[in-house]
This record gives sequence, C-alpha cells and structure tokens, in this order.
Amino acid sequence: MRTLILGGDGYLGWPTAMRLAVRGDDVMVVDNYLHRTLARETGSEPLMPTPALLERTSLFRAVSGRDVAVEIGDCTDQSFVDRIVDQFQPDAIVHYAEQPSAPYSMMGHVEAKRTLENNLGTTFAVIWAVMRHAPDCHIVKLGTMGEYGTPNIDIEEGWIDIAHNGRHDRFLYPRQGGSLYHTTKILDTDLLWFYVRTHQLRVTDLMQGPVYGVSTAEADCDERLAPRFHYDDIFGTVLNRFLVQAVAGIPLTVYGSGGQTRGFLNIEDTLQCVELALRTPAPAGDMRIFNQFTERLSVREIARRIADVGNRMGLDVRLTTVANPRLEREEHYYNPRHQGLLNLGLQPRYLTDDVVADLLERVRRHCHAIDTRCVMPRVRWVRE
Ligand code: USQ
Repeated sequence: MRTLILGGDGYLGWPTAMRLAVRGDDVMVVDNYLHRTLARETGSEPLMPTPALLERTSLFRAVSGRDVAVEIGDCTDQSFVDRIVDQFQPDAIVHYAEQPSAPYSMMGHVEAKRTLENNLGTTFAVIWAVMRHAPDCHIVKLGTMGEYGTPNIDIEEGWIDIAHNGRHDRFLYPRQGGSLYHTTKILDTDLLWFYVRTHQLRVTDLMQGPVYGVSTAEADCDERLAPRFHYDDIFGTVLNRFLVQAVAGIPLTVYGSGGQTRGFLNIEDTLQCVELALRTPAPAGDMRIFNQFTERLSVREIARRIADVGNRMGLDVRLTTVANPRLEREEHYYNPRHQGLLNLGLQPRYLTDDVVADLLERVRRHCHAIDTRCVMPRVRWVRE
C-alpha cells in the first residue's frame, strides 16, 4: 500500500511509519514540527531527545533497509497538501496532524485559536485534497474517546439508534468534549461525516483513549528511533506521567479523587489498530467509527498499580491528591463499547504488572534527564 502519514514526527506518527514500512508499504511522512515548537515554547521537552525526521529516516534505513519518504510542510496549507496527495497518490492517509493536548488548548486565546485553526484546517485540507486528487483514498483519522465525554449511559461505537415519538433513526452518538482540543475532534468528525455524505469518501474515525508506552518493536535496536515521549503536564498523558514521577520519586499527581475513568491502550496496540483499519478499508460513502482502547481504568487504579510494582522494584512511589486543574467528573459511569477492532483481529496487550515493570525499567534508564519543573499542572480550565 502507498500510505501517507500526516503528523509523522509525533508520538504515534513516527512509530506508525516504521511499522508500515517494515510491513512493506510505501510510506511518506509529513510534518511541520508544530508539536516540537509548542513543546519548546511551553518548556515541555520530551524525556529522550528525538532527532529530526531526515536523521531518523536514515537511522531507520541503516537498521531495517527500509525507506520512509519525508516532506516538511504545513498540512493546513491547501496547495501543499494538494501537491503531496496528487504526486504521492496514496491508497490511504493516516491523519495524526493535530495539536493533541487538552491542557495546551485551554491555556488562553492564542493557544485555543491555534488548536482550532490547525486541527480543523488540516482536516479540511485533507478532505479537499482527497476529493480532488485521490477520491478513492481511505482516510484514517485519529479521533478521541474524549469526543463522547463521560455520559451517564453506555457509549456506543460512534453511532446510536434513537426512537423518538414513535419513529427511529441513526445518528452520530451525542458528544461533549471536556476541552477545546476534544471539541476540535468533534468538529473534525462532523466535517468528515458531511463530506462522506456529499462526496462518498471512505473514512475510518478512530476514537482513541489515552495511550501509554515508551518504545515500539522497531525502536528497540536504537533509542533514537523511539517515540517522542512527553511526561510534562501539557503534552504528557497520565500513565506516561506517572511512570516518570515514580522513577523521579515525585508523588503521583492524582487530580481530584482519581475516579476519572478512561479507555487506555498500549502504543503497540495503537499500531495494531491503525494497521487493521488500513488493511480493511471503509467502503466508499461509509463513515466507519471504532472505539480504540483495550481496557477501562481509573486514574486511581493506574496510580496504585504503578506504585505497587514500583515499590516492589525498590523505588519509593507514593500518591498525592492534587486539586483538579480541569473541569471534569471525578466519579462517573463509564461503559463504552469497543468491539469493532476486536472483530478485525486486535489482540490486546493489557497493562499487567510485567508491562508496568518493563515501562518503569525503560524510564529509569533516563532518570537523569527528568525535568521536575514541568510535572505539576500549570494550566487550569477556569481561572480563579
Ligand atoms: N490526570 C491526572 N493526573 C495527571 C494527569 C492527568 O489525574 O497528572 C487525569 C486527567 O484529569 C484526566 C485523565 O487523567 O481525567 C486523562 O488525562 P490525560 O492527560 O492522560 O488525557 P487527555 O487530556 O484526556 O488527553 C489524552 C491525549 C489526547 C487524547 C486523549 C484520549 O493527550 O490526545 O485524545 O488522551 S481521551 O482521554 O480518551 O480523550
């Protein structure tokens, strides 16, 4: 397959590129290093330095014999995306090219506007480039479980059948984002669904939960190929943050009561899910939605598990309650379906004690690089 990966420098984009290249796909990655820029601006550097894309592709070529093509550019620029899609003629586009941080999107007007313009602008440019230059191309879009929020009813897989006043119809499941970032993902879904209806696009929208992991199979031979691993309050996700805090001897920062429950998955399972979606494309005119996670865990459960395993390894891991900087339910019902990817063959890799120990061990190798200044939350959803 010819696969174009937008956001190919990111935590998920680069590992996806390597995985697909190893499988024999023709892969091109596109990025404008926006994430690196925002991380630098907010003092949120990753745990391990990650070389720029051209250097990583040549390192990868040396160890695997596989090529990954690189284009540096802004995916909100329609003429740029048009040119790439027209020349590369992808069978599929994996669209990760979004500002991914909820806290960043809540910092202020500049950050909110940047998130909105980048995320919606990229999705819009991709849709038009596909319609004009590769109408049969399958768009695999990274959405988020956060689009649904935490409703007090079961969460369906993208769609819900509603009976109202004796009549029935099928709609996108009601959505309510907990941050401006999550709201841009909702708007993306609506934009895609509109153009699926009007132009028979093929789209898979992957509603992914928080991902954790330090490395992937392709990076094990050379850490410079590892994903860009963030642990700060803005770009780090909760489980990755707790791993670093455990190693650094910082009490794990449980926001509020810690009953916040989400659907988590290992980064290796993200790669499996994306590959499964690519190998069985959505039919033309279909907006296929999968809930992409493997297990439901609360923040409190994760913290306790990391503390148990870490303490057995000789670390000194404690938990602390931090006043919640976000507006979110801390104790709530959470029962999302996640059958679609299992039906396609997903084999989950759960968060066992062995997995936690391996993750802690990998982080421990970099304990000298931990910057303790960016651990406590710096962004509040509402200003006091
Ligand atoms: N949390 C803590 N302590 C921390 C950090 C976070 O208790 O030190 C809590 C948060 O309050 C929240 C939960 O952990 O209730 C998850 O937070 P997160 O930062 O791991 O995840 P989130 O902001 O929701 O966003 C992340 C990714 C985003 C992706 C999303 C999937 O950054 O790109 O879309 O996970 S989901 O959460 O399902 O929407």
